[in-house]
Amino acid sequence: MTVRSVAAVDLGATSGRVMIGRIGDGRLDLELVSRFPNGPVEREDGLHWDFGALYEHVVAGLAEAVRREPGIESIGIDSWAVDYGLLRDGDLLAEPFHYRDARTARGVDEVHAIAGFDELYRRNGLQFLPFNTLYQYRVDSRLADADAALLIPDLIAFLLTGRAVAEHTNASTTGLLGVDSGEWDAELAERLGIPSRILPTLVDPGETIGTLRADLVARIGKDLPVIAVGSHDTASAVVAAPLSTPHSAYISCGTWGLVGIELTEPVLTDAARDANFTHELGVDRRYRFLHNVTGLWLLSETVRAWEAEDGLAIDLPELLAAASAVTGDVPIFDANDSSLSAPGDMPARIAALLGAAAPSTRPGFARSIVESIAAAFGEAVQTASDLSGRELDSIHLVGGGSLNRLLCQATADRTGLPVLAGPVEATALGNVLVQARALGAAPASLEELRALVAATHEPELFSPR
Ligand code: LRH
Repeated sequence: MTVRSVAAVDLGATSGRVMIGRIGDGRLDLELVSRFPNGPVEREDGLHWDFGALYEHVVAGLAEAVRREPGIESIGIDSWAVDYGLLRDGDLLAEPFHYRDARTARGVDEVHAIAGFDELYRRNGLQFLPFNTLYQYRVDSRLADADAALLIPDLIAFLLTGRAVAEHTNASTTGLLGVDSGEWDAELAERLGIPSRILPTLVDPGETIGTLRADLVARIGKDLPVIAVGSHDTASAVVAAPLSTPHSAYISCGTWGLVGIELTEPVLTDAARDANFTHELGVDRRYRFLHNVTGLWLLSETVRAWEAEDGLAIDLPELLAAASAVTGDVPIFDANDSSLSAPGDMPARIAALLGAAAPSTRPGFARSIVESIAAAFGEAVQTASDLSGRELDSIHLVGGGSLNRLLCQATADRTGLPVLAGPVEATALGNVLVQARALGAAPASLEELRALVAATHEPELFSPR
């Protein structure tokens, strides 16, 4: 067997990257080609993504990847969920909105007046998040002019190939995909005033979306197929979470902490609905039965505010080391409190939740944040177990949060379960694995793919104390 290579585009809410993935001869590894910042940008009409800049970074990164590794055979794209661009005759109508934009509140009220949350949950199995795409569509006045709506990875794939499709795992985050059928719920869409013509043909991870447009072949340096992967970043991360038994939970931790288990059948109970547990589609039509916990967003926004106050950069590892050294109990707040979701003065908002108990030092404050995230993780792991009736004996914590040792240990301590941390780049690895499988360069089952991850990326164990 020889080593084969693919390019993975992985766009997160705070940064994006293009990577080369190499697989074969017992090897699975990544080479970082480019990393670029991402985040909300304030425009006259609200919070957006600087999509033009992102797209340019993606194309430049792919060109550099091909220059470094001419043997690259395909491209896969994943990103955060729910956000979209509208097309008319192939042109993007406007810059995509950011899911943290406040306009979605009106969408929630209007949608729920037509179809209540109970009915929505029966149909789409999704937890309530105020930015689920259906709420965004409802208040998007440009919808009437559009002939297609594409989620971010599908939009990039369209710009690269000219083919407009909706990849299944990410489509499941719109709220317009039937949880049982896996097909668009056109009836629900029309009832909500969302024209079903904008919902593109669905494709599964592993299908080829198309090949690069001629002008891009020239720019990127090679004629390459774009292969659909688990284009929802969390779906890709769960592919590469080295779960070895159904009794392992996962936490995909970056801006968000996505806490749950993998199921083959949905748990559409009233209790699951009331606990706000979601059924997002996974690769190979598994269900990602999970709950969104506000993750490192709390820490990164806090650090951002302190840096603005000081006019100086803060060294995060240094801050976390100081936070680890804090002795005694720190107060806990509800990491999922809705007051913490918009960008802004995070320390003030957290202090408002903590009241008089708020730690007065920065290390103490950072420790409170980490412990509060871990407490919310612990609660979600317990709820996943209760709702599914499955006993859990370990937690795989993957993504950027796996580098935060304080968080890994606190999660182990608060759950009483061993935490296996890593891989840090689970999302990009999942992206690479699904492409490689489509190319015949990786084994067929998710279990075998995960065994390969486990063999090549040994996790670090945090035992509960
Ligand atoms: C994580 C994520 C998460 C979604 C949120 C919008 O990056 O995709 O799964 O809920 O962003």
